[in-house]
Amino acid sequence: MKEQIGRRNFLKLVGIGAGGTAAFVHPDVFKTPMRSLADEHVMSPPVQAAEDADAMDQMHGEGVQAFLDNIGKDTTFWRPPLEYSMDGDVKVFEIKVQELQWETKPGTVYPAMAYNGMVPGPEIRVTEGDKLRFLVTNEMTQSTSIHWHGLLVPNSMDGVPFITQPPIKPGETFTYEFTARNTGSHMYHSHHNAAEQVSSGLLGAFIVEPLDKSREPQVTAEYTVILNDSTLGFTINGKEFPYTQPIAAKLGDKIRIRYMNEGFMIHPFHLHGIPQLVFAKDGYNLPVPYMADTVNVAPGERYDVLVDCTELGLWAFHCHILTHAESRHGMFGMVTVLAVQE
Ligand SMILES: [Cu+2]
Repeated sequence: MKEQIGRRNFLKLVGIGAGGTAAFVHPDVFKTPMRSLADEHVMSPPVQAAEDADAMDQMHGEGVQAFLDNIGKDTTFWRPPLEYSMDGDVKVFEIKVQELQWETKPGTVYPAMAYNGMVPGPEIRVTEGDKLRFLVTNEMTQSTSIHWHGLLVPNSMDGVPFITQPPIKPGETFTYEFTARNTGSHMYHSHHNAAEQVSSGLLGAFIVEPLDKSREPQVTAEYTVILNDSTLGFTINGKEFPYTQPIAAKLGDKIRIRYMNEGFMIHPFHLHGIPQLVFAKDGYNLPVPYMADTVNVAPGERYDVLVDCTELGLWAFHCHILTHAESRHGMFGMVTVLAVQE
């Protein structure tokens, strides 16, 4: 069902061309001189338009069915944490920076860049006070660096070539070392040729949990939603609808969502059915948390929200810049659902 509907048939669908239906003509039209213009279209039987509507609906339906059929099949969509080894009291992580082909959905493959073979890279999850070492090996054909976005680090570890370090050239390994000082939802990404490298996939979540867990909201589960756009299309965690995964919850669950925007555009994320309690921005708890049904996430920003799963059903969850989420061929890009079951 990939064929184009075509402009002429599209105009019919919206009731403008020959064969348009009466459904789009306000009754008052019949009382005005406009009547003669609208009249002949109104009288035409809407047979052709109905067929086009069916074709469009079928594409929309097939997309949703593909989403439902794919549930549970992408086991790393919610990224597993990056494993580490211990060197004394230091957690040592190895990151390989690679060029590869990345599939955002079956049949859609882009030349991409990745940390340890995945876009976004693996989630880095540590605890406040941890001593950390990152061995970053550049296996690409161009230089790179890693910036620890949102983290308090010594200046020499900030990851900006020619400001705080030389570029990591192809074949080289650079060692970053710092202590996790500030808690919350942060990110790591390239800071070299970044418009190309980050949008191509050199990005990931960097989460610092507080030492005192009682400072965290008590939740049933948590999910990291990483947004990206441009080079690899509109993606959530490197995939585009219908190949995103749902957030699965049970009635009464309280879930935490960490939004992170690594793209070039704003993405107002709208959850149907249940409001979101926004309690942190950029890893810092808000003095006054607030309720929202749409959370606008600008490039570089992170928001932490709580969702009290009080309403049963499949709730659409999507970017509300609709050109990032839905077309005549159905939903695509930045779309998933919150599934609340008994
Ligand atoms: Cu968007």
